[in-house]
Amino acid sequence: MERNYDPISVEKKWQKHWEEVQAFRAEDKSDKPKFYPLIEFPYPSGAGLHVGHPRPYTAMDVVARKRRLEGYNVLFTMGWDAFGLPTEDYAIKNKIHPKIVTENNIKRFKEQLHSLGLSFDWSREVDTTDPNYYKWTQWIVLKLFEHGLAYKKTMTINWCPRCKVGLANEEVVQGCCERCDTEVVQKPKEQWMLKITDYAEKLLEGLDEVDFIERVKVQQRNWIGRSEGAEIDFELYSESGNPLSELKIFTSRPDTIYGTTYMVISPEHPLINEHADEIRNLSALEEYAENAAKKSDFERSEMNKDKTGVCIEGIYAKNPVSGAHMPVFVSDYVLMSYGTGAIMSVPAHDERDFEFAKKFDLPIIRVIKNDTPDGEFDAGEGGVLMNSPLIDGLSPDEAKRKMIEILEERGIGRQKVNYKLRDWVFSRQRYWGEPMPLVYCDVCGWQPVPESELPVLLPDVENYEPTDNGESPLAKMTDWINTTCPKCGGAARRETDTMPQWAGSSWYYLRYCDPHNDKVFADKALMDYWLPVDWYNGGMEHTTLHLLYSRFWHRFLYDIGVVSTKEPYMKRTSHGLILAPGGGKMSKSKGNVVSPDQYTTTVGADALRIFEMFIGDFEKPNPWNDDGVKGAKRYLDKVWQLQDMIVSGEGYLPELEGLMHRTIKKVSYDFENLKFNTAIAQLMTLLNEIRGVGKLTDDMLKTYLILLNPVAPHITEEIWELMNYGGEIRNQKWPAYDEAKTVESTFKLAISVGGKFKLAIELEDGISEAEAVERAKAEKKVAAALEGKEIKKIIYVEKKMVNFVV
Ligand code: ANZ
Ligand code: ZN
Repeated sequence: MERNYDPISVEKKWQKHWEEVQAFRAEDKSDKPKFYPLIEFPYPSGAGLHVGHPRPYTAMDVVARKRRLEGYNVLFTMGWDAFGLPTEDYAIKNKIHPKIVTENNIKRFKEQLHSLGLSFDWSREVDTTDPNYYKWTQWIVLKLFEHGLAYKKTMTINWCPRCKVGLANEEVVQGCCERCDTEVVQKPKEQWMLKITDYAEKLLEGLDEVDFIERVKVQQRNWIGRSEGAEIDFELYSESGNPLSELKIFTSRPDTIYGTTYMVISPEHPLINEHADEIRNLSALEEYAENAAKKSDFERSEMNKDKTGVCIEGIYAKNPVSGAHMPVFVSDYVLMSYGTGAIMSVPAHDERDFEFAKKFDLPIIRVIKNDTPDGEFDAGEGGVLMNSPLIDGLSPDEAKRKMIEILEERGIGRQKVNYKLRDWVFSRQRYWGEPMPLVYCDVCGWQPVPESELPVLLPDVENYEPTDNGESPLAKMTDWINTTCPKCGGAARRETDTMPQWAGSSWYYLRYCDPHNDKVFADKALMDYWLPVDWYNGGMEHTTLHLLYSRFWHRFLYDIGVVSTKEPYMKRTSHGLILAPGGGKMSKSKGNVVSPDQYTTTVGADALRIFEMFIGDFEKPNPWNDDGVKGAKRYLDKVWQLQDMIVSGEGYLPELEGLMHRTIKKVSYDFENLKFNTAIAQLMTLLNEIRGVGKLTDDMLKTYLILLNPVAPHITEEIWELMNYGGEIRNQKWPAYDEAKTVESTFKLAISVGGKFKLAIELEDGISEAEAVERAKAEKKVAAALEGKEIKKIIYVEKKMVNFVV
């Protein structure tokens, strides 16, 4: 061996070289098939990378490098999702412009990524805070506005009193702010909204066209929450029997209508005001509504075990099918934001209604006959209808269809589909985000800024603190705010809200196709060439946020003819988190964050990459462990030593030929199927076998190095050069295997003792007689039969049987 393995100098050398020759540049014109892998670009925080980041990055880098070796034109790149609150908070605390904070953070992240040897095409780097980028984010929002998909609305929003910011439902976890864990309160606020609900059906349908892992599809489907049922018009009457108005309800179970024993409306329901004159206990209802307003939807639904409510005195409702009269309640378990904000209560077959009826001593009428004993709750999913004259004897499914027919015929109800999905709150009253490209004119209302005036630049302000009433710091900048109306030329005011963090990341994969274009957000022909993204790996925590949002934007851009595919991502996979050593989430507050730097500067990036991929099942969380990285380094030391074991000869040594072919096959498959750990295990097995034999040919070493190259790119490149194999390993061809040679051939050996058959065992072809006999003797049954006896003779028929004569 010419010299010892020094990972640090080897890695520096190759990283510098790759940068100089732009080794991983994606070609916009190519005869090669294209491959577009994508990883979620990071938010460049002040803390730098932790060892969790390289896991998905290395995984997709492995696939990208393998595909290049297989002859693909690969677009693999990186960027920065750099707007956001942590940067702004840091800027406020340290009185540094968020732009400077962002620049510094990006610089740090970039150095760290470089030191990991990831094969990005850095010429395509994007930064969401760059005006040349957010110009197009604003452009897309203008298009959404033009198509009626952006609107302003006063609504109660989830408000984090600590961050002073409104939160999307997706950002509220167990009733608390996802970021700071402060309890979220409800606050009325004018907000820009994006009508993602218009796309609920398309987003559902699109899932059938893509190859996403099942748990991602399930989560998105549940989040969209399609529910088929009926809207039914009940009738409200005053106490004296005067008809008042309709009470529309949504139910997913119109088949249970005969089991309705009372009605519930949400405490915010407008009918309360409408019929204030008839209602005798108005103040009790108002008080109840006030208390309900303090609770989040989550507390009111998911956490609401002890049901509360107030009966509305002075009105009653009539069942339009059975004619029964029923009381009407308000209760906070009915949400104004779902369906019609009112329900028919069927306590026999709806658990929430059951709890409520028990508490308020209301009648419970079963309408589905099955094995559940009387008095016990029954979800009413099996069995047949009873106590329901028009639909008795039908199954719930048949009864649903029949009841909807009846309702529609009589004009008292209709089939209806509801979605859990809510519109997307698309504004923040904060500084460090894209300005909304809209102005308000007293005469013309909200007007889009003309495209020619984009980008609307984020102006410099003196301080970035949001105002206490929750307005953006931009609201203090009168010079910037005052402008003219693009429609009538009169005085107008700029929107001071900025976009939420999810804006820039909703389309970055499009910009990667053509990152420097200043005419359009990306050239159509280039997008047609590169899209869709072939494989997108990212965190499960983004399933109902970024992944859904970007699918929505993409589908909208498809509908207006800007992109040619309905879906942005063909395949979606997800990695498990790297946990802190010993388990538990890595977090700054717990002080257990492990930085990759301590490895890239000691044992090297290749060892780190090996361990990141070897740590365990890629899709499961795995705790970090220092010794593992050291073990990876020892493995690479042994790979280095292969240089000393070369013997002359072509092809693979016969005794290792099968294993070589099996290894090529397994590694090729595993790298494409998230089984990075077992691919590496196979490479380790092959290494041990080679060391056992004590020698290998150049062809074997070449194959070994190419297979290992995607995971450990530096050391394999270096050995390739030291061995004078010619060119660079990154330009070689991925090895092929011969299927016939991968078959591990074995034979069955029948074992008898004293002529009596004991058992048959499976042995590998080519095993020697001596070894076969030893293996036979080692079998428990055989050993027991031979116990205390003297072996007189051994009859061995090759590949067939052995008989111990005793
Ligand atoms: C009668 C009934 C009988 C119901 C039964 C369920 C079971 P999904 O499937 O999630 O769409 N509901 C309707 N609007 C509501 C609101 N604003 N707040 C709280 N609950 C509401 O749920 C639909 C069911 O949730 C509806 O069907 C209604 O209760 C309730 F055996 O009506 B059901
Ligand atoms: Zn105007």
